[in-house]
Amino acid sequence: MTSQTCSTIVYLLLLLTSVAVAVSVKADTSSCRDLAERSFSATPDAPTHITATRFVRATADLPSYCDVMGYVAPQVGIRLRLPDDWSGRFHMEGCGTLCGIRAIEKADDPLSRGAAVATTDMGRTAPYPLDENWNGDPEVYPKVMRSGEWAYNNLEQELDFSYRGTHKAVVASKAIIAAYYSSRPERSYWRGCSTGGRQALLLAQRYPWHFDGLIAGAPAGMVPAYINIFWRTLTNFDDDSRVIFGKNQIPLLHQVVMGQCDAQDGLEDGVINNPWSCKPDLSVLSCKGRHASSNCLTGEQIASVERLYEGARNTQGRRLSFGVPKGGELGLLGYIRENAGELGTFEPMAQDRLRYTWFDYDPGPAYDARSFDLDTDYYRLFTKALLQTPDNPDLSKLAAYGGKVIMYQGLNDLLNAEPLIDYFKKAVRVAGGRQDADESMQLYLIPGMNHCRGGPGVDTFDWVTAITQWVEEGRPPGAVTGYRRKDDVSLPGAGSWPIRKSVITKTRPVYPYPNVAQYSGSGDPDDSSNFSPAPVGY
Ligand SMILES: [Ca+2]
Repeated sequence: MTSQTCSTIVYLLLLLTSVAVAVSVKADTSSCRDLAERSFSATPDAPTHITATRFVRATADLPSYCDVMGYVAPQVGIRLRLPDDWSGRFHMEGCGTLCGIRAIEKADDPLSRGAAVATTDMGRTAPYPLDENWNGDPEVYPKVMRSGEWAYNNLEQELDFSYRGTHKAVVASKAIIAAYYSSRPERSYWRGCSTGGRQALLLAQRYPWHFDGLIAGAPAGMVPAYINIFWRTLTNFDDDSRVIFGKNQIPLLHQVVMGQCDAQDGLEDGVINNPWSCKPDLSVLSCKGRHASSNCLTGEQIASVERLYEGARNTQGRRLSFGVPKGGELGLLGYIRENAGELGTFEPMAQDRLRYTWFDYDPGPAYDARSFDLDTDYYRLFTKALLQTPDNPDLSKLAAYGGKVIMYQGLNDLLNAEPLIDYFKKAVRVAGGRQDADESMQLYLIPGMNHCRGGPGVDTFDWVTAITQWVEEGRPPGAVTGYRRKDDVSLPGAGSWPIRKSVITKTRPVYPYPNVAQYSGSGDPDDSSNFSPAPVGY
């Protein structure tokens, strides 16, 4: 072959390639079926296998799409939905708690707007059967996601759960998308809350080239040993492991705190704008006689409540974890399981963290969290647990790649927003100050919102549009409108945006840190136009 012939062939090949890129494949039933036959086993660092595909016809809310199940060898599960009429955007959805599921339906709203969507089980394959709709039963999700036996002496899978599995799933998903549409995504976005927020920050820190925009809600694991999740239970036990401050007393405590602090922000609305300025006088709850009742608290119970607000301290007085935020008391309903005087039960996830995921050598199923010693055991949690921790404040690589990250957290969140605020402040310092940091990172604090959603405040936001406009149009996210849904409305879902007035009861803005929404003093308090930014006290 002459060099000229060779050049001609290369030229023709290049021409064919460019034609393939320019003309995206019109995806349909047959291309979806064909995708299952294609090999992705040579994908670098992510040997991928598609186990099944199926074509799903359009509904009122969702476009027609190709549903894809697969895994990155040996065991990182992935799932994608690839719409026929593709916007060119890739959206990946984060997981929750200890994951183990592929809840792709959480990405219905970006799918309904034309994005190719994906999610991963973070490398632990759920021990439950898939039903005929290919979804795990949402009723089973919490049970699967909170169990930790899979991690018993299983460092490989813990590495995947920490960060490696998510990275591999991103690589695999992009490879599948590129093959299916004959075109790589023009823009890539990540959205997640809790464990999904932890995934977001770890991606921003370790793989800053994967996503143009990331949404990091209430990231789990900001502190290597976030012992709140079991310490709250332990500190509320007496010497006989009986619950001191009972579940049936939580509403009373909340009512007293709100009575003293709700109006401090100028509006009695069940939301405390600035939990740090709320210093309730709990003595008004003291029982007059010797016995507790549902209307009062004993001295021992008040002391326990004060410890819950304060967070864990060791015997030297060093603070080891963060406490319950003022106004967030009702979140304790999920932790304090029994009435005063009864034997408490641990939330299985809290106990499993200690048995299987946090110590370097898993103590296993016989370990009892009541044996945890704040003075000695706390310091044993900084090696393996550190793998999961998204606390590197250097986001300069993300900025260099032009990436953006929106962080947010509710101020009623029992995970406590303080570690995220501390992280954001550090990241701003590393970036060289707020002006430079504003190019690539933003933090929103949401008064009255619980962990990721719920609570008396607004809890529904179109973060996807906010990050998309920031990335694609260069419009930094300033005030973002929050919505409170009617009780029977589940949002966001397919076709949620723009939101319909008929499904909401309230709008209120959120602002970049340090500001939260302050009521102007007149006008409808359920209307976001009657609020302006005011700094929070942390
Ligand atoms: Ca208020």
